[in-house]
Amino acid sequence: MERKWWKESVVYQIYPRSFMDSNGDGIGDLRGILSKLDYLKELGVDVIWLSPVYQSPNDDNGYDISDYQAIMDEFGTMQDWERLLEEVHRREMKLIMDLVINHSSDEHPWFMESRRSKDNPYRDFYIWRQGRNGAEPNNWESCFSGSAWHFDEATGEYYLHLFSKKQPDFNWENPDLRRALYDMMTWWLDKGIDGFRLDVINFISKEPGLPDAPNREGKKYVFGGQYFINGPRIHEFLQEMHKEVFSKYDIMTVGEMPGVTTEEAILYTGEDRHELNMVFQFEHMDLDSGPGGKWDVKPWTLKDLKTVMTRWQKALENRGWNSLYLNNHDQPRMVSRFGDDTAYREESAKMLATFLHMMQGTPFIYQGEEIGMTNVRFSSIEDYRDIETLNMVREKVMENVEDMGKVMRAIHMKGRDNARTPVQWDDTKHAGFTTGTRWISVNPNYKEVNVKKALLNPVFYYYKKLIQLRKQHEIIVYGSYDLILENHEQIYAYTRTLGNEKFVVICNFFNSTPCFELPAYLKSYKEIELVIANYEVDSANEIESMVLKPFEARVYRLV
Ligand code: TEU
Ligand code: CA
Repeated sequence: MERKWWKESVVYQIYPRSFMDSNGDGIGDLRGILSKLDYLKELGVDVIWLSPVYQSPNDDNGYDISDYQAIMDEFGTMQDWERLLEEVHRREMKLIMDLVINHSSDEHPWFMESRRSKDNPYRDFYIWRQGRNGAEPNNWESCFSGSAWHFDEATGEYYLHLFSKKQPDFNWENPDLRRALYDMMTWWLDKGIDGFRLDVINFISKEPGLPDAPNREGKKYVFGGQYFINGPRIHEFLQEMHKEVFSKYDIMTVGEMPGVTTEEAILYTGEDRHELNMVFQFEHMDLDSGPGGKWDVKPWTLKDLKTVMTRWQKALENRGWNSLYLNNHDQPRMVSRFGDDTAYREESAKMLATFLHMMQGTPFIYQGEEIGMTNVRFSSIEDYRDIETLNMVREKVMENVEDMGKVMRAIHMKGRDNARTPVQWDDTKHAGFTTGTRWISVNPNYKEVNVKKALLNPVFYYYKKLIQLRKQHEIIVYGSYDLILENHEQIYAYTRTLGNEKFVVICNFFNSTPCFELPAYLKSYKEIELVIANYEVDSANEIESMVLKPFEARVYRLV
């Protein structure tokens, strides 16, 4: 397996709007990030992934770009950005940018031109179709509720938008569009960035003809994923992108891929494929979604988590590369979702971090995860900001859904704003995020949960130690993964093996005190060492049989 810097790195994701505000307008910005670089260096992360900072009307908080080569006014200037890159590099960290090239904003000049006339040179940069019987061209549903088509009066046609109507999809069949995007990507790489996170990049190739999706339940609109997820020309486009752009630089690329399978991921990340370095898969993020999708919440099970994570670890071993994440700006906070955000918040935050960081792949830490930030439970829908949530609520209200309490509970558990409340730096007003009026309310628990407190308490330093261990032990990066105790209902345990060395990773996922029994075939070790634990451990070399504390995590090195 080839050694690569991006395999040995830990990435920290910043959602700039909520990270740190430097000028008191209540919105995070680039200078705010600059003021926290030493904090990130102290944590020990190698790469910073910036969620979009390009010019945008912020219909989807920057994932709707109106100028790919300018900085969003609220975030600062291009000079601020260049200073940030310089300061990141001076601290021997790297910076990757979030690239949204499945769609642009409807305020991008290309779309403004495209909608002016059917014979406009930019018309085919986007996907326009005639209506059908006075309605949309097909029955696809948008990821943000409603139809995936919007009728445009000027030319009497519909345009496709898999997300909001202010996010028209690009027509990747058009080589001029692809060329224009590759030129823009090259422009950013020539400024010295170290790679890209590519937004819903496996949606860019659509099935010709854009056929209706099967609609057995006779719904008004249905998700048409089978006609644009991992579409017919996706590998051709990514190999062209690699040849035209990526191949010229020593960079890291990670593709966000809802609906990607392990088989597809081997094609996307195989070193001989010349496409991407790694992907964000979503199978572990859908374990608590019922048949009705994300808002149809159901309990996740440890058995399913073991099945999914083990499948991804084994499928990509020596054939591709995994990203490792439990949080990002679209997902609820892991300590509320998979741990305990009350009595055992710190212990479960550290247990989940151990579970993730000891696996094979590149770990991603999302802002606030390193201090155990939790979901928020705003009582009023007025406090929510995310277009995905607000569109869903509007749709439920229009459908006269009675039980709005159930809708609010689903938002509390799965809403994206859970990840978008301001980072809680300290216990002063607005948690030290801003001196102004924040764009979204701060989680009321900020006096308890904040960086200042965490710098006194171990969550931050536990993450710091996990990151250091990845540097000290090759086995954590390159060792092979094997699940053990696969049928245990409370303990997730696995080994990593490299040569004659083994790590045994033991995680109790519940508020319980199960007994861990080391499998017989692992007892033939000569030396044992406790590598990390989230509780004080009295008998450091006792691994054969032990009673675990609630959410206890331990990692042993056996030789
Ligand atoms: O998200 C893609 C995506 O699939 C989201 O719909 C995500 O799965 C969902 O929000 C989970 O609730 C990317 C970006 O990460 C997201 O922030 C953007 O809203 C979306 O694309 C459109 O750019
Ligand atoms: Ca600001």
